[in-house]
Amino acid sequence: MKLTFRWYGEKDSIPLKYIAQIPGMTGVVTAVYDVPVGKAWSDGAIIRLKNLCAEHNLDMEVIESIPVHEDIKRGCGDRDRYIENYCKNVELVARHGVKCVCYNFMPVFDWLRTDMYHRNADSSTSLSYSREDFEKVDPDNLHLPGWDESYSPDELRGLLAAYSDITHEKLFENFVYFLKRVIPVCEKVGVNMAVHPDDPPWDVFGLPRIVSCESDLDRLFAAVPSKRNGLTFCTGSFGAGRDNDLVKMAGKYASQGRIHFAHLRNVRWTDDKDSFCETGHYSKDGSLDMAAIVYALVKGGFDGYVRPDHGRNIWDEDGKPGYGLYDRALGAAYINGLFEAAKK
Ligand code: DNO
Repeated sequence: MKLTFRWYGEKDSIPLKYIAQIPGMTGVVTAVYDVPVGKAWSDGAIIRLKNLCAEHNLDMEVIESIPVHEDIKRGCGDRDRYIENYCKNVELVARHGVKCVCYNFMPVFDWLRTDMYHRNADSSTSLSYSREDFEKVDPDNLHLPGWDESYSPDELRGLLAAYSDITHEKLFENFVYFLKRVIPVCEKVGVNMAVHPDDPPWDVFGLPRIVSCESDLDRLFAAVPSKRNGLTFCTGSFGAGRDNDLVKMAGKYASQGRIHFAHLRNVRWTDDKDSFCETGHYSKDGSLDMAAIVYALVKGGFDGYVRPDHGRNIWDEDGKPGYGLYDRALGAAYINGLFEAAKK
């Protein structure tokens, strides 16, 4: 595996120097953040990022994300033009050595939480999701932690309405339409597409979600069989779904050569319904058996990119929720240990 670390570009408060000092670190996972979704990126932006990484001996082989425009997900209006731009971006990043693109196909929202600063017993903070709090959210006056800066309540209302006729089936058709155009480009330029699972893995606000569980993945890979059509195996996202057997899924999709990227983190189920809280990476801290998952990945022949995922804010760090330095660095050290042990 190749250990990587998410870096939000030059605006990230975490210097590349610190990332490079984490044991076993090979590269960063990043993106161009200042171009609107659907537009083509420039050579200059990618070269700049790559050169900054190279100054610290860090590779830049994974992009997270090239976001998918809502018109593509809804299968309307300008989708062909946006898909064309998407393909251009894949070709562009491939020219600069990128091997894997992480993206998602979730309508409107990417991840969703009800608290970005849940206070844990040890006074660290982490992201959490409470079914009870979620049920109190008024869809007509949406204020969501982490999303208020991206959309106004009016825009959100409009977007939700625009999805009112998009069923799971329709979304799936639109997904396949997209992949059937993008994957041939990936084959030509040697890039793996790694879809990120729905987070959390169930429908929200009536919006369909179709990358939540094993049967979703089977259907997706059957529809577009190229191995370039693969997965970001995000343990925290799949793991919030109590019915997902992560050890089985890790082994199955690793041995099928579908896992190109793994986000490794733990969650603790906090009630008997859907609620969960993000924890440190260690198995004992949460509900997932991280050692068994890593062992299944290794046994299945997984040799892709890995990154520690959301950490807590610890040691008084005031980091971007989920993306501070300290707890993710601890996570990285733990992940190194799990892989070393699993391999030996
Ligand atoms: C959350 C991330 C996701 C991921 C996207 C990929 O912390 O894992 O936002 O980057 O779903 O498009």
